Amino acid sequence: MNTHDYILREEQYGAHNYHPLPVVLDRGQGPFVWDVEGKRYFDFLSAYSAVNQGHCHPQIIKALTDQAPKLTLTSRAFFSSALGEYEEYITRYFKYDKVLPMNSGAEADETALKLCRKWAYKKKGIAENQAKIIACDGNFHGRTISIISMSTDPDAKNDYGPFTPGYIIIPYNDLGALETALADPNVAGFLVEPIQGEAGVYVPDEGYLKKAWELCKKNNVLFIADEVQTGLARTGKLLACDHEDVRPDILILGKALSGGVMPISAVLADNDIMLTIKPGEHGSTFGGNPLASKVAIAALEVIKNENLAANAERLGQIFRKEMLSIQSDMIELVRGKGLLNAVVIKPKNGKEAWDVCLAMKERGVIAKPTHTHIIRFAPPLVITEEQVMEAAALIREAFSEFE
Ligand code: IF1
Repeated sequence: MNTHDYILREEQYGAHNYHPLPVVLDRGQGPFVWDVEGKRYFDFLSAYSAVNQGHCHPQIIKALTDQAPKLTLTSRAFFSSALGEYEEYITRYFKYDKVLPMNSGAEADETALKLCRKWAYKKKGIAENQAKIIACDGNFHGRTISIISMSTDPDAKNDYGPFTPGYIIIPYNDLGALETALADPNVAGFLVEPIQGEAGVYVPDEGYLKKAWELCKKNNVLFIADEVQTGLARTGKLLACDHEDVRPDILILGKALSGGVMPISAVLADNDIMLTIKPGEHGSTFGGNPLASKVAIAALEVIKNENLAANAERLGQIFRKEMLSIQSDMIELVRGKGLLNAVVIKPKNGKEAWDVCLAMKERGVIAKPTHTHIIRFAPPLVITEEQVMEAAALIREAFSEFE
């Protein structure tokens, strides 16, 4: 079978809810992936930042293969020898009292929404069913019905109604709008991505998160950070909120919490918030399973041991400088933080971001456009300076094709 055959098979038997780049991956190691024809690529998507530690990191894979033959799943009907170890590890790592383990990012976001509402009724004293949560225009928090109910992206939302009520949508990076929305006494939480990923790696003004956090404090509203994509060293700090010394009341993690090995997500909060949810009031069959517990510990260890945050910060500066030096009138803007970057594309002779991604693919760098005119560049954080320079040269060549 060749690339074409694999693609046809997926098209025939799989739902058509994606439009992938025409490359069929078969193997990965560190910042590289190989297709079924054996061609090597720099992975500049990293599964949307889920493989920050690089593909098939030996230490994370070892945690998986050590635990897999021993015990994989108990459900939460029983205790396990691995879960407590993980809970202690992750809460100390991020300095919160408690963790609530889930699987996908969307589930963790749902958990945060439920936790916020529970807190609203049990602690803040909001009247039954009146709690509201503020979210931002252009947000991406996942695909469940309650989450897309706060989406402003028609692709994510159209024809999926009726929607869950209880949201106030305000513009991102707009403190005035936040202040106005917070005046409503039924507001319980403000859910925000420290950098909007899907919106196109939209970095808010310096000070936005800090000021937003202060406004939340002033109004007794929970500051809830979705760090599913921005967290875990991606932006040059362990958390993107760390850039502004903001400590979220509720912290949502996912993706790289497993180094891309399996779906592992988590919600962290202190006791006064987390303990408002009582036994039986929330959960998941797989959340916090022994396999995930061991994998997540290893994934977090790798982030610290290999100084991935510092690497992302340093190489991010180099990467953006390289992109800015490319002489192409298709490049309108380069932005990002750490190794979460975007290049905004100005179409030329009918050629768009998609065509640039195809040209890069031919040269051995894979990335994906978002919103037709933005290319996201987010390699695994284990990439070296030499590899960044090699990939940047290939990207430069791809752009030169359109001159
Ligand atoms: C897809 C986007 C990225 C997320 C944040 C929660 C979730 C995500 C900030 C949900 C998920 C994904 C999902 C993936 C594509 C991807 C994505 F382009 F769609 F927006 F990364 F930018 N919070 N992001 O970014 O996590 O339930 O998927 O584990 O194909 O939907 P999940």
